[in-house]
Amino acid sequence: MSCVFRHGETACFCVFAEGLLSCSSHGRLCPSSSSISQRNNSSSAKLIVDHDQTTGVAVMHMQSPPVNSLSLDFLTEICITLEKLEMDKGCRGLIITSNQPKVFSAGLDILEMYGKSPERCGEFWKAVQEMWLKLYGSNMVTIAAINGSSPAGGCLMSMTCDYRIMADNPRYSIGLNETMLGIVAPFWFKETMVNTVGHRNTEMSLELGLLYKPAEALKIGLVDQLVPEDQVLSAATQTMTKWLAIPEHARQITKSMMRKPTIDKLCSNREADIQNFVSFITKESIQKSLRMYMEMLKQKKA
Ligand code: CO8
Repeated sequence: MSCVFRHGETACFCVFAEGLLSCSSHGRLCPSSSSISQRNNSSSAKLIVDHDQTTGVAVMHMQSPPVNSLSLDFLTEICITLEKLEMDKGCRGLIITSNQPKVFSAGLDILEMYGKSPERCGEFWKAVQEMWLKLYGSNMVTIAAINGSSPAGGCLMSMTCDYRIMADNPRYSIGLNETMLGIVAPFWFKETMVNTVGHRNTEMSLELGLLYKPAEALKIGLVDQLVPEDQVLSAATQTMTKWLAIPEHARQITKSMMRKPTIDKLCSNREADIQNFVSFITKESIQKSLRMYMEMLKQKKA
């Protein structure tokens, strides 16, 4: 597992050992038990982190081909990176973006939910929870620079951020489309959306599995700003400057006040939520739905 950290002009390559996911139960983190060692090979890196020490802003570029789908490995890598940034006092803001063309993230890796053992499904779901807890509970200012489509888990990831800027390209879409796969968005996906776009919009979105074009997403408040595609990152950087000018302690406490009830709810139900997921996803009827959805994706491509 590896990621590339770039500090200012100097790039350094770090590899983290496994073992984070048992460490913390939510975003504000206990010290990491993972070890860090130096490595000069970045060829398998799925994440590039550009950390500008002068501004205190890190940009996390996802580059897990072809579509940044969130596999167990990728989720673990993201969690380890988030933990490292969260603990770094020199990092106050995080921008999340994609290095893959046309896609921010295709959401959870469907192959992690198809034909896998209950144990493996449980491990996967724990990693999904962990990523959400780390992002939703982050003390950093977080901005999603959505430079491509962002369905399901990709939309969830965006919604955990404090602010969302999307490329104004009608070929892209964003939303929680779980029902289209024959699956049900868990309560904390639902609550993240309610906290973002309100109850009525969430109800419609989730029941119909809606994927919104950027202009529609802006209209319901699923994203905060649209900009031309080549300006997504620069707009995120500009917005970050404004957010970082707010007195930090007051902003952090306010964020926590807004999000804590939802975070606490998952924290006190983690094991039950894992069990729910495992028993749901391993059902024969759900496995069939996932298989049909994957076939549909392939046909669409053909
Ligand atoms: N997982 C795994 N593989 C994927 C995924 C995915 N989520 N999305 C796409 N792929 C694969 C495709 O099958 C294809 O594979 P191959 O090259 O072998 O044929 C490859 O990635 C490229 O895909 P496309 O050709 O479709 O790429 P495009 O650039 O044309 O389109 C999109 C990109 C728009 C992202 C498109 O791929 C897409 O719509 N993907 C599906 C997105 C989706 O529906 N994700 C839902 C995942 S489920 C989830 O996140 C929440 C689940 C909550 C579970 C709760 C249970 C209780």
